Amino acid sequence: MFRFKKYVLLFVLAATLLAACGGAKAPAEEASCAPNCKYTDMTLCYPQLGAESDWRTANTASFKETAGEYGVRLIFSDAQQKQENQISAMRACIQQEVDVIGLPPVVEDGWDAVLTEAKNAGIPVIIVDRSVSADESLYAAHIGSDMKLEGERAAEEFNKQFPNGAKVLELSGTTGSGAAVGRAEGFRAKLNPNIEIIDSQTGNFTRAEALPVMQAFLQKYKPGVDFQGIFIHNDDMGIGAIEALKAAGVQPGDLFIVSVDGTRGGFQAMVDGWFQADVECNPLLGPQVLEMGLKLMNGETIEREVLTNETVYYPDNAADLLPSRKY
Ligand code: GZL
Repeated sequence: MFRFKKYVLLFVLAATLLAACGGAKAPAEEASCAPNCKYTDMTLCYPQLGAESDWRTANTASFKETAGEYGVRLIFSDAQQKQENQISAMRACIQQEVDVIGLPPVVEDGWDAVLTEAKNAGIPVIIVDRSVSADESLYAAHIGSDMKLEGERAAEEFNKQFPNGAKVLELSGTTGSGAAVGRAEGFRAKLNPNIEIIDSQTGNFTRAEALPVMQAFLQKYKPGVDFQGIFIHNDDMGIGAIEALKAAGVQPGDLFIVSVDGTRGGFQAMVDGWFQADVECNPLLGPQVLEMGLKLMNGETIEREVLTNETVYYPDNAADLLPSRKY
């Protein structure tokens, strides 16, 4: 009996050592063409989260156009803002033994299992745009905006506009998404204490869902009296909110509205006097992600965290800039 126990102990020890030093993992992440892989050798999986906004449409176009230009085989899917669809698409890509997965996660949580499956299959994952809460060891890198900074920038606009204080509403993005979480956190961290957020509701980053939310706000709060401003987490929800504001007789400029993204729709809302600032959030990440993917295929090291440089746009030059906007 003692001998049996000894062998069991040895087996467990060996298995533990193997797992700890990655023995349980698949072959190294370098592709077979390393170190001379070219873009035409790459199969990139991009399980896009949806088509909920102009920002997302531009993000999709960036990947499709770049892949087409570089000769990369792109496996694209649209998850219609459902995490389970993104996970299924990732698993299909793992089965197809793609070279790289770019994941634009709809929400922060719930990715550990599928990221572990990709890692064990030796397929590097680049987290694109929004962040994930999974351990960093489960993915190769993240590239996207500093969402907290975007929220802080929005707060600074309200602080400048209302030195003596104000009451504001918040129309937030998809619940649990890195974009909404970060923007809300940054907004609250930087907002002056004499500016009160009297209510916050999600519009899920879409025009259609923002409209009824704004209508409900207007049933509860008198514009200009109960609130003086609105922080809106993306331009699409802003455009939905404007429809409700117009129907309620609100005029451009009656309220101080700050949005995020900097899409053509947001620029037009600034030209029309509805938005007083639009915090940039750049969706055109295709070239950078493909470059990072090629480096991973060739076994090169890449930056683990790549944050896009962004700014704030204002109405004073929105009309001049609008024609040249890429999204
Ligand atoms: C932000 C991105 C957000 C945009 C929205 O990086 O994830 O999702 O702000 C989009 O327009 O729907």
